[in-house]
Amino acid sequence: MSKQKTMTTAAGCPVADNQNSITAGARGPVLMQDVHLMEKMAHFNRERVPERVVHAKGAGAYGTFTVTKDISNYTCAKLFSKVGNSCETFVRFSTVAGELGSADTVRDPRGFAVKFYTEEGNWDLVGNNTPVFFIRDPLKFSDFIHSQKRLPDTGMRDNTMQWDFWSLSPESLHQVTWLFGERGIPRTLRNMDGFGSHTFSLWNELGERFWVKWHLKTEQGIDCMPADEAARIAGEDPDHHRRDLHDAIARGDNPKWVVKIQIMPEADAENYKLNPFDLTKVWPYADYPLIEVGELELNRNPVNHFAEVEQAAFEPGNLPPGFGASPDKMLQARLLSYPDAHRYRIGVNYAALDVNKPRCPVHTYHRDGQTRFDGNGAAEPVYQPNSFNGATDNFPVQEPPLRIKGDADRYDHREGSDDYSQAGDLFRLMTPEKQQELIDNIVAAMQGVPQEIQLRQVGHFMKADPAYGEGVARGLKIDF
Ligand code: HDE
Repeated sequence: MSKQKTMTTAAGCPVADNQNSITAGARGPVLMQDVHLMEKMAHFNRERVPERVVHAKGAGAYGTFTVTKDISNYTCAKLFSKVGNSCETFVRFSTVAGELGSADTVRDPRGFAVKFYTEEGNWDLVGNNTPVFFIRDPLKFSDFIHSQKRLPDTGMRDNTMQWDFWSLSPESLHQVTWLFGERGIPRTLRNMDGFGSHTFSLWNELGERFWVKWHLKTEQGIDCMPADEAARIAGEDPDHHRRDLHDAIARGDNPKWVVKIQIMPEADAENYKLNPFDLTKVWPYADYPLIEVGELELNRNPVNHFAEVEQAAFEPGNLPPGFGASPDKMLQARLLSYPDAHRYRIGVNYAALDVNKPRCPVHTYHRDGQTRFDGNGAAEPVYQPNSFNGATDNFPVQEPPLRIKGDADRYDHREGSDDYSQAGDLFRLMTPEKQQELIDNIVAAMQGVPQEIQLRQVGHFMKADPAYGEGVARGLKIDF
């Protein structure tokens, strides 16, 4: 039997009595000198950090990524330099709109954020379980999220707000069709795919750039939860998905995903039939087939939820050599937004927290700032260049130049965009039963929405596919 640990204060002073406050006499007032009581209350008041403004409810696990195909012709990333290479990873799954304590089994896209601790720095692939998104211009993001969250007067969520925004934003139709189809509620986090969603890039030592889409295909099989079952479980076990992931890993039933890419030569982007940087569009596999490149396995649960899952900080801008971003406007905005969110939520030195700390040497010239736990660079020079052997910018390769053309302007992101074909393609891919399930889910969600908005949205469904629009109109008893 190990020696019983003695409780202490935060300063390490042993505690003799953690049951009774110090009072003046048995019934007297509590004394200010009870510093143990004061410390406990003060820390308790400061336990919450701001929750994520989106993706607040989540579940995380560590894992391993193993390279299964040589793609060193596309990228100089050491991780992909040879088959069999591997690195540790941390994945956080999440819902989008719900708050920290909200239920898991709601209809919502799922965050699928993967941190690869590579030997050349962390690569973060911060995606969702759907290949597209509701909007294509970041200027609309806060408006979109506001419409998904709570009314300003009653503080309640509201279908009218949601459908008003979507019906006024036709670019959302593709993702709305994903969301209200069966994929909108995964049975577990293990039974869904993941996507980087955006177009990213890879580049090699020859200075060649390739556009790339990342896919994570579940090896557990896609399995979804019908709306009625999901509603019941949301009430019975709000942490259903978190519990399933934890228990699966605890019993050694490690979930796996095959990691695949679509590759587009840089020059194709100019003349491809659609804007390859438009986040509301997919690249048809017929044009750019999937190439398997690796396998992700989750195999270790966090030891402390707050320290590891709540403090996990993912950044689309964490791109080691050989990985790159793209002109996708939404990705561009995310490059700034994520580190900004982390600095606000968990402090300027968030990257040094254990769950975020790279598994390779870090030599920045960032100094000081709150909660600087990592030695603050000791006596290393604090400026660069310097004559005292400080770290220097001598890495031999860097991303090739990106050709830019056109004036700086606010271009209409809806001009000339086809918001209907791919939504219609997705509808036509479904079986009649799944089409009816999609329609039923939409009809249920549009109950009570003003008819002007219903009509506007049904008009979009009609343009995607007449059967889609007529099905929803019939369900809403609209004489179309
Ligand atoms: Fe996010 N997003 N996002 N997002 N997002 C955040 O970062 C943002 C978008 C995604 O498990 C925030 O730490 C902007 C697309 C995931 O910790 C914030 C835009 C995709 C997670 C933020 C988008 C995502 C976030 C909230 C429009 C899929 C959780 C707190 C330009 C490709 C990661 C935070 C985790 C979290 C900003 C749109 C996925 C506010 C500005 C598109 C998985 O920074």
